[in-house]
Amino acid sequence: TANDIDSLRLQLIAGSEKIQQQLIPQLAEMGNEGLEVLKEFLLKRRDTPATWIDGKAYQALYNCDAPTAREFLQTNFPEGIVPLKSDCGINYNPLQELLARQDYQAADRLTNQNLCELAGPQAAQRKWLYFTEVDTLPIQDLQTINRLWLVHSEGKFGYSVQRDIWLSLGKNWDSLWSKIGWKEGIKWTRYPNEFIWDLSAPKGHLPLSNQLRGVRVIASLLSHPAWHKT
Ligand code: UYC
Repeated sequence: TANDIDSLRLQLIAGSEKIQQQLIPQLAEMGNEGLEVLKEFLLKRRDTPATWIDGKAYQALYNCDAPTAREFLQTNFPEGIVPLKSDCGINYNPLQELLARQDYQAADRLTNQNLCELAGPQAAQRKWLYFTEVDTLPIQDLQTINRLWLVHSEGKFGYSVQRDIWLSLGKNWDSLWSKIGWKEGIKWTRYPNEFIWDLSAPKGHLPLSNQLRGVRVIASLLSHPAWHKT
């Protein structure tokens, strides 16, 4: 009823993240009135940087069947809710769309491709990075990519998440691999089928960095100034 919707609306506006996380999918399933609440919520919060709660509301509208929801997003957030800033003229809209759809596997492939493009035509052709190229990657672009992952994964995925875990483990690689589900005992997780491509994965599981050529690339990536706290 209208009363229930209004009560949910108030809880959504005032509630904790935990409450908001539960209410968003609930509202998305209540038909037009529920969707209207989610639209209003997103518009109200558009002047502050997007959090994963905004990401959740955005995804609920993006992935629901009502054509009016897609039209609303197209009109008000044509490029999503994370500013797609790039110092290199890279268009991050394809990445934002894959993440909005929660197609984390395709998003992971595109992320690695985008990093190679950022490093220049040689890396883009090679399809993998030299660790010496990682230091030259622009802060702006890395932050855009990272925010897209954070906002569209309930804060679970992203390089900054991996970095925080890595630092908390005293920069021990083996501890990191097991913590983020990249290795179990002495057994590496096999690409792609043994990785978990949804939010049931451990924190920091994605995006992937292939360790076939050693840890220097990810060591440089997780040490990049893009993640230094201001
Ligand atoms: N792969 O095992 N990986 C590939 C990971 C390793 C290997 C791609 C991550 C260990 C081979 C991605 C882990 C290893 C290929 C990842 C992992 C290994 C390949 C696709 C856990 C053997 C075929 C992109 C750390 C013991 C390609 C790309 C090739 C691919 C990711 C083997 C994203 C996180 C040490 C043989 N693995 N990779 O880079 O280059 O090709 O031959 O990390």
